[in-house]
Amino acid sequence: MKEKILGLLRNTENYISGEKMSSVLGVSRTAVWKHIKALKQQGYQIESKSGYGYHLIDEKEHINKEELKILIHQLGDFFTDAEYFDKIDSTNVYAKSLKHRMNTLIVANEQSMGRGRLGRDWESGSGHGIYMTLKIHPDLMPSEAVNMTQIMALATIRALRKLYDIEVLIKWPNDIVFKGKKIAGILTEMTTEINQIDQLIIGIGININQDVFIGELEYKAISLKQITDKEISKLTLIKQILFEFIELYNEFIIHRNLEYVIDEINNYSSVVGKEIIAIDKGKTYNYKAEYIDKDGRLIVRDDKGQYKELLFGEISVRSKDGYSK
Ligand code: BT5
Repeated sequence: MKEKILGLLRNTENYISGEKMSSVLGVSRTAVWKHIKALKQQGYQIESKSGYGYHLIDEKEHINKEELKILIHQLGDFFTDAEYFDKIDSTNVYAKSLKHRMNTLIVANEQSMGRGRLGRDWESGSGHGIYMTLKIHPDLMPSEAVNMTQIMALATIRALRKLYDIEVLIKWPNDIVFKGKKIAGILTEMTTEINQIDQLIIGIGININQDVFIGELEYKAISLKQITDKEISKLTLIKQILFEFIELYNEFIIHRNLEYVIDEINNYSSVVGKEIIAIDKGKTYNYKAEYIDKDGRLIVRDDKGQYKELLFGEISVRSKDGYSK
C-alpha cells in the first residue's frame, strides 16, 4: 500500500487530498495518514496543507522496498516481489533461502559477506555499489544456466552503454570491464531438480560510488563515478539492466541458445581475438581466444592449432607488457 501512496504522490503535480487517496486506493483516511507518516520517517519530504492535502517535495533518490516494487511493476509482470536490505550478508545467499517460487528481486545497500565465484569475496561497502540478485524459475536445464550469465552480462553492457555512453566490455565469462578494470561481476548459482533448474540465482555487483579502491583492487577495479564523474541514479541503472535482461531472457526462452545475440556478445568481448592464459585447477594454458559460441562457451586454439571449448573458468588476457587479469 505504501508504494501505491508514493505512486499517487509522484503522479500528482500539486496537492492530493487524503480523501482522494483513500477513495482511489480503497483504504481509510487514517490508513493513508499512517503510510504518509511512515514515508516521512523514511526521509521523504511530504508537505501537508490543510484543505489541499499532501505534496511530495523532494526527489532525492531513496532506495527501499516501496521504490523497488514500483520499479518491478513498471517492468510488467516478470517479477512478483522485491526485497530491500540496508545490510545483509549476501543477496545471493538470501535468495537461495526463499523457498517460494515467485520471481523476486533482491537489492542491498551493503553486504557483509558479498561473494564471488569459488569462495572469493566481493567488496560491497555501504553505499558503494549496486548489489542485487534475481531469483527466477526458468523452465531450463542446468546446462543452460551458463547462458544466463552471458545474458545478464549483455543486459548490463547495453544498460551502461545506453545510459552513460561508456565503452564497457564483457570479459568472459562473468566480468564487466572498462579499459581492463573490473566494474561489475556476475555470480550465477542454482538449485536443481532432476535435470531441471529449480531456482536460478543471478547476482550482480556493480561499482558505483567508490573514489578509490584499496589493496588488491587498487589496480583491478573501477567505479562508474570514476569513469563518468557524475552522480549516478542507482534506481535508473537497476531499471535499465532489468529491462534489458527481461527482453533478452524472453527471447532466450524461445531460442534456447545465444544465436540471436551472438554477434553482439562477440563484438562486446574483451577477450575474443586475444592471446590468453586459461587457469584450470592451478594449471595454466596458453591459447588464442577465437569466439564465443551459441552455448556460451569460449572457443580457443592452442599453439598446435587445435580447437578447444572452455565452459567456464579463469582467464588472463595478454597485454603488450605481459599478462593482466
Ligand atoms: C564475481 O566473482 O565477479 C562475482 C561477483 C558477484 C557479486 C554479486 S553482489 C550481489 C550478489 N550477492 C553476492 O554475494 N554476490 C553477488 P569472481 O569472478 O570470482 O571475482 C571475484 C574477484 O573480483 C575477487 O577475488 C577480487 O579480485 C575482485 N573483486 C572483489 N570485489 C570487487 C569489486 N567491488 N570490484 C571489482 N573487483 C572486485
